[in-house]
Amino acid sequence: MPAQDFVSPDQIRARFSAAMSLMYKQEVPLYGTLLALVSEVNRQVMTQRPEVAQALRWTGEVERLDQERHGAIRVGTAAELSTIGRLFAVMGMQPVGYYDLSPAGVPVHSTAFRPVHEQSLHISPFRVFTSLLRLELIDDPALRELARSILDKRQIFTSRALELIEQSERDGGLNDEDANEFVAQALHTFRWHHEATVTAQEYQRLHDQHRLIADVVAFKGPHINHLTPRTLDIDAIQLGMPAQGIPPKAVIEGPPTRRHPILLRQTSFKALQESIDFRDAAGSHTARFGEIEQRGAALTPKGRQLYDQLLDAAREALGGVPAESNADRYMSLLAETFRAFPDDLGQMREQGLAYFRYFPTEKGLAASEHPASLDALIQAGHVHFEALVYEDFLPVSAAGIFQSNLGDDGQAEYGSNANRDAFEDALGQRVQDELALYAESERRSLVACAEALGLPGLEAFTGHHITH
Ligand code: OOG
Ligand code: NI
Repeated sequence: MPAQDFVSPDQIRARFSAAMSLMYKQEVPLYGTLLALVSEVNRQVMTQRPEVAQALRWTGEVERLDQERHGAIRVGTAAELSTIGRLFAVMGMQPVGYYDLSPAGVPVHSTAFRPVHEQSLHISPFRVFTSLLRLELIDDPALRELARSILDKRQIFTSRALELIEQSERDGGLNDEDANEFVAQALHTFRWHHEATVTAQEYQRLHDQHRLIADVVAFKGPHINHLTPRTLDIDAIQLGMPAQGIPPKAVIEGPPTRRHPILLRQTSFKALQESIDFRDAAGSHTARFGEIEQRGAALTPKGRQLYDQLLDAAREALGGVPAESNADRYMSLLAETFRAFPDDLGQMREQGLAYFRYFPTEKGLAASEHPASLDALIQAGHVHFEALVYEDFLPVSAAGIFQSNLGDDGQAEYGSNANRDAFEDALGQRVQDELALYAESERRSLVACAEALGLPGLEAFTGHHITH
């Protein structure tokens, strides 16, 4: 088949993301309520804060905002993880970053499958936080064996999905009809199943060890457990949720409210109980929940270090894990601590705290002569810059989301068990370094800017945090 007949992976991902959203709306009606709230708040922000709307127009985020979603799944075996990696590759999603959740008492490690190029992100920014259960962290050998034997028996992919993955790998793509069939087949892997693969008693044993273990092991597949829209004002959402009958978790994860948001802020609401048919009896399980996020600037290693340091300081000052009882105090400690992080794009740029995108202005394009440095070009109004949006996740926040949805019933202790090599072995490929991706994206924007202005190598006189 000639390559021109192939649907681009970006288009397959856009179709898949839309199909997933439709499926989740049917499975979890509250998700539809949440989408309506998010789109109303986003509309308000766009009209009430023209500077925010303007920035989103510069970066093109305004065009992707409405469809922007991330989901999350948890798989049980190395074979499942590596095939999921191949399935996502058909839709142009690569594993980016390594997250160890074991210090937070969650026996998984994770990556985010997502598009990596800004043009692909612009077409469809769909991403999936994907966790692998770590049976080796279960200390009860009999239970570990039970879990392993149950997982070894299941097949989470339809045979047609597997065929189409192979076909795409062999031929280098899928045509329109095959792409549509692939989307429909792939969707089955993420569906909710009311029937469990285990007896009620087996479920209880798995659950008693850790609720997450039951969630991964007892079902036919890795049901999507949330699908998260992106808001421009998470504080407004957090305030507006109770009126819609959606009680949010006590604190918003991530950095505090800022004029110029950084990284990622997230809130969620608890899963509803779902009735389950165990092999021998009826019962229930809570699996799915809702989450909302607000995205801000991607930080350089220096900025990220400052973020981590300030977050630690706020948590230390709180003297415990943020929860219902100390939520107000935590939010005010956070705001206080983060005063040390400049809330001004110019300062963030000068101090090398964030990544940026650069654009030639009309004035710059019309000018016959340009100043010689990037700073001077900016000063002269020939070049405009905006923060590069953070496309990834945060381990401390992810742990908070996991915990608030797993319930408060006793936190497990797993210590710190980061093992990126073992994760990559299971995945069958290396995970990409998100910082390198941001640096490349920034560099591409500088090169394009230099080209548009007819300047030789604008990248040569940029900041210290540009890597080549
Ligand atoms: C994933 C939780 C992490 C996020 O947005 O940080 C996450 C899960 O519960 O499987 O989705
Ligand atoms: Ni999430």
